[in-house]
Amino acid sequence: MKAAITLCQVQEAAAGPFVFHDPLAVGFAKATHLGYDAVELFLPGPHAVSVDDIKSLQAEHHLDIAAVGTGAGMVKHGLSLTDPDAAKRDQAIEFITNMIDFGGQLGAPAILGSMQGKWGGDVSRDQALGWLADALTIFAPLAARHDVPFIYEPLNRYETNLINHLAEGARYLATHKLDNIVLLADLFHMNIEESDVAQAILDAGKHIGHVHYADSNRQAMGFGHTDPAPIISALKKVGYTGYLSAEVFPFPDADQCAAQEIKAIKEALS
Ligand code: LER
Ligand code: MN
Repeated sequence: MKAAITLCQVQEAAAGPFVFHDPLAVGFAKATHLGYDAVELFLPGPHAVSVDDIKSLQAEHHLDIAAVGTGAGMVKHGLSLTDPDAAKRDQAIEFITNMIDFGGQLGAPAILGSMQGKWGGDVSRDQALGWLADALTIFAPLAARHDVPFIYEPLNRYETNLINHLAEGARYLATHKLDNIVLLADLFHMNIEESDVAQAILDAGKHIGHVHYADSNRQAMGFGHTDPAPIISALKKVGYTGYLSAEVFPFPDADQCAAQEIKAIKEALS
């Protein structure tokens, strides 16, 4: 497994669970200095920074891009794949399609988190899950063209009412025959929803393609009450070799958070 840290450039997400909000060059330099293998990018959109600019930062700082988030589509533009308005759903698909192409050129998969939206009002649960499956059916082959998967993230109940558990996510992928879609195991969401986080990882097995490595309070691992040992053991058992990515609140400040998280990751993997 490898270590990644989040770099956020989205003003509307300044209070979100992302570690460095500095200019990208500063975030890249800090990530390398601390010993991370990669950065996970949370950008305002697919055209906010050029692929070439990211590639030169990567070359200078010897970092991979672990993944690119799509949440700006929701927090900046209010777009979701399950919006009752068909035009808004189309815009959401276009935004994510462009993020897949942006990330893909960097060898990085895109993540669907908050842009999955919610069901309610005029939109039934079945309708919303149907629209979500339609969108994932579009995204999977687009990602495959770049030789990367597309990452779907079950979220806790306060952020979505679509899919809150890894097992539900795995069943949903199987039911809709969604190949090249992997699940994101965000330990913060799982701490709220799963009765046993390690067992949920064992059960989801090969479907897990990315991990947001957060403690119970969404701070760096070690600052809350999660016991990482059974979780790491479960990830090893299922053969997970991807990233443990620091999508956590920058408390008590970004530098101390980043230092604690890499220390926790190195200890867990030693
Ligand atoms: C995104 O990765 C995530 O975990 C969400 O909680 C953001 O809304
Ligand atoms: Mn997450």
